[in-house]
Amino acid sequence: MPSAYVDTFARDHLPPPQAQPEYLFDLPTLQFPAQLNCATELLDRHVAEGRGERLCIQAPGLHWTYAELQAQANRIANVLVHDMGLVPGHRVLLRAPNNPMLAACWFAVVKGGGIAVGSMPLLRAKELKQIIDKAQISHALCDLRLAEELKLAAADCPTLTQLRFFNDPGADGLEAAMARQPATFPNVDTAADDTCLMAFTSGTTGSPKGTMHFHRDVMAACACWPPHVLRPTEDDVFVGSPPLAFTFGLGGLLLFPMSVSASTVLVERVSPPELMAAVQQFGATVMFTAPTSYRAIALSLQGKPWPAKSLRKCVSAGEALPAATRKLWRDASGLEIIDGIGSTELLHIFVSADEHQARPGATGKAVPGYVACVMDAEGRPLPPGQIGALAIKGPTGCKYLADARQSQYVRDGWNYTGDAYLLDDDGYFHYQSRTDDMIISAGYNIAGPEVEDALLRHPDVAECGVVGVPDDERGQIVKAFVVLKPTAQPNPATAAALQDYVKQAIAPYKYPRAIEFLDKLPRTETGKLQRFKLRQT
Ligand code: 3UK
Repeated sequence: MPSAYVDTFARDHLPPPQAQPEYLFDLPTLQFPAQLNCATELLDRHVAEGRGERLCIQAPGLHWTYAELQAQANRIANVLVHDMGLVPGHRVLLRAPNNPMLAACWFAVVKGGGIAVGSMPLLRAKELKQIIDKAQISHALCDLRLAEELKLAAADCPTLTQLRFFNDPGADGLEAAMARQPATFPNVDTAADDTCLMAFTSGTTGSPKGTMHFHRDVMAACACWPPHVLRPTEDDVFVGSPPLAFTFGLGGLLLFPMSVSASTVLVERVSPPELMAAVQQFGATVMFTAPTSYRAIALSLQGKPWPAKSLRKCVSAGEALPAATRKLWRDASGLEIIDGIGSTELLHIFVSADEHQARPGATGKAVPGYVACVMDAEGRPLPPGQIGALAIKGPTGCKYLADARQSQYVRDGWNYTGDAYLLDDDGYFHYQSRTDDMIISAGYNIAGPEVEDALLRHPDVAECGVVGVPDDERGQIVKAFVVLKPTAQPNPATAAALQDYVKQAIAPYKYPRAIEFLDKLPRTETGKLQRFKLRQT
């Protein structure tokens, strides 16, 4: 397959073929041509086939059709190529809260044969520098309101020479440059296995890992989970909280709606009440957010009528969905949450269950296109009922940018996600914990999330996190960090009541021997509990 890339950095720094996972392309919808540009497929094709006037993106005060998004993206692509010297294969940093210009920039980069590198809005100069250096980034398109940290980083990043700022009314802004460019652009004819995006994972330790995804990977993600599990229609209106720099958000809030010519709502502020306000304002039908956000919304609505009649599908990912949260949401909304586990390495969701197949406490089954397996320590499949390491194969897979950690995630052709899972007799996969988060106390293996689920059922508990902390006698003990509802008192009597409650709900040896009350839990920008921070407190 001829690569379109003039700058071969991405291809040169892929893991060698033998270090990549095995890929599965069995589904008829996974037969990709040698040349493929995913922007052509997801954007231009709709316009070419007469869907240009369909609604594509909404935001407060804004409403773009597919043709309008295409025109914006084309103008930006022209700025990138003609004013900023982009050549195919260059890496372009994108930086903004979720808004329409960020989406237009993403398509502009991919149309031009560039590689889109998203960055979480809260990253500081030091973290941006790590990404820019690692991916040898030459160009950046950035929301003016997030300019400060990027400018600080750029001063110290020799590769980054071309910066433009958008949502900028000034004469030097991207919009002024766009106005001087035509609204047409010939997309670069990329190879299906040219890299089109790099997504960085923020592990808890070590330098960030860059995952590389091909044009083919983007189309494969669109062909697996959405049509088989989510089953959206072209009239759906998507909304949600995950940043577009997080592949959960990129897929759920941009690629997947566009893959079925539906529309998406991009909102910059997505706290639980703001997210619900957006659902109501835009009549959203499909929502993507993290388990804690479902819980916070459901708690705030207890005893009140359900205000979001338009909503018909709710997707949860990023961390395990406690059965207690699933129930709370069903009681508030009447809707069964679609849980799915995905990862930055595999691009999107690979084990999931739709609203009809959902089972409390289970993530679901392997998504069509993927196979999932629970492995023992030697990499042999375990029979149902035993806890082991989740391993995945499918059309997408882990390709770290120049990183020795490739051999940890990919072994014997399988992608090891780092999660401990159990398969039941019906083929459902049950999340236990991260493999290295399993608590071992007096010889017992205890999964923090199971204890959390028990605590979340207590009427005084708003949120909680359970970790193992060192103990002379037992090796580790189970410790719970609990955020109480405003009506409850953080005192020893409440702690004792919570301990008793857990002993009644699950095997008594799992109860938290220590309880500490906090005002809030440490979380990442993607809604994940930072257990390592709890262990340090
Ligand atoms: C955990 C879950 C239990 C799990 C992601 C959907 O979260 C995403 O990507 P990350 O690289 O993290 C991956 C890890 O997060 N996890 C995610 N979802 C679930 N654990 N149940 C779940 N439903 O430890 C996994 O290995 O940040 C999720 C789509 C795209 C993504 N990038």
